[in-house]
Amino acid sequence: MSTRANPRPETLRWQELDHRHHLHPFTDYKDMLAKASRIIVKAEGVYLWDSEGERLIDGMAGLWCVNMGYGRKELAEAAYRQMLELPYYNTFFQTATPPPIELGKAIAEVTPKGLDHVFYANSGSEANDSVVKIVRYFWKLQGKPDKSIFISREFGYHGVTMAAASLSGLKPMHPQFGLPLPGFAHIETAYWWRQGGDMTPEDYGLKAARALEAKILELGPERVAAFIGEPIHGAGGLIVPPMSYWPEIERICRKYDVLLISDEVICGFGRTGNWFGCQTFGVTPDLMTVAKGLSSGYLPISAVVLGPRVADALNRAGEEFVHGFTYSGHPTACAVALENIRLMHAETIVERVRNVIGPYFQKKFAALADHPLVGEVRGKGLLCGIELTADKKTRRNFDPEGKVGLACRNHCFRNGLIMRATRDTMLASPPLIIKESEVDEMVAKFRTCLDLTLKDLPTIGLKS
Ligand code: PXG
Repeated sequence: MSTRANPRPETLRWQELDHRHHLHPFTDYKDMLAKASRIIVKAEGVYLWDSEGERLIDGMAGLWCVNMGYGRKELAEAAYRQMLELPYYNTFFQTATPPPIELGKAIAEVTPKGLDHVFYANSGSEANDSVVKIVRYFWKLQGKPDKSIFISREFGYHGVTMAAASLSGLKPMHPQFGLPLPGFAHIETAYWWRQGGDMTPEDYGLKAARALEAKILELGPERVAAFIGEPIHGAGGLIVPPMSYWPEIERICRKYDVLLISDEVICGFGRTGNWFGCQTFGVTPDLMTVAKGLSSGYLPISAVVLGPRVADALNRAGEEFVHGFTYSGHPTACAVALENIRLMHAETIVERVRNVIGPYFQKKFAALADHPLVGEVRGKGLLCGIELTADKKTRRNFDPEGKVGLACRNHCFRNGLIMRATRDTMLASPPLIIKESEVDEMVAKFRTCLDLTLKDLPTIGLKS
């Protein structure tokens, strides 16, 4: 089953069992059964090793989450200590354990002013599901039960539960499940490369933000509960809005009393060079959702962070908030997240992303703009999207979309580099602890892969 010449016996065994018993997420199973899985067996720093002993540089930090890098003994030891002391106890029935209490304080210390209360969950999807409930309940408490509609954006990714998938604006996520649910509306996002036409990015940013105002007026401000967006779209194609966009979104939300939610699942915890992506764009949301980098992915944990308006309303409601998970505030996951934040402070990682490694990474990737396949290189901090194009001048997409991106991603895998492709945009989001020499290695490998992809164009039935 392995594609290699002489795969090791354990590789063959795992590949066979994987096919026999394991249904992977977001996977075409029929296609997968015709191929062999790559089995990752260990990792250190920014490197992974597969079961054949091949080393790969992880340009995606797992799935945008292993921010402090692999092999951090401090995080493993925090989990070990907590497991021996108290592996699990719940936070229901007016009970708590020390780790979620201490973590709440540590989160409040790094979030924008006023965002001081946390509600814990286990994944980004659960945090976004929880924020839908919290916001709808908030408006009920205000005597406005009809203020219940959520507005989000095309290309947005907010997770996979029924509500989080309804918030998501990636079209393939809906038809298999009868989604979006009623009460979820979508607007155009600020995707200048595709949708900006002749406008300057800044003018286009304002125009795109005003799509929110038009939607609020169409639905009626008295029916719109909240707007949610990722400061920079991740899975949807690393779409970076012009700087004019978010402040205009914030102004519109305030004007119509619509709550502003920042989905910080990817952008949070240093990824864009500030603790949170909303700070990079100069706005203060009413609520944020966080996950991934909160624990550097070492254990599953997420949270909704609430600003004073919503937190005060919940605290004063005088009745039970009927929502919560067995593992809300899981002590071991919280202990790891707490140690992760301590490490981030100790290594001044956010400052390093903002002032040192982020600018270095952006400069090195920006230099790829001279490649014939590259249309736009966009990013902030340690996020970068490289949009491949059929025509640099007219910004024309390849038709059909996705084949060139897939070919490029496959070249990356074969050349020891992990990057993601969304349509024909290549995505990079390495661990925040990446060194300059490792950035150089990523970029050199990636350029080789762009060259190989360019050579492939005739064979994949596309012309440049
Ligand atoms: N919000 C954002 C912004 C995300 O990126 C979620 C919510 C959901 O988190 P959970 O923990 O429920 O997966 C995410 C997750 C990809 C990819 O292919 C991206 C995510 C998850 C899986 C794959 O880029 N982001």
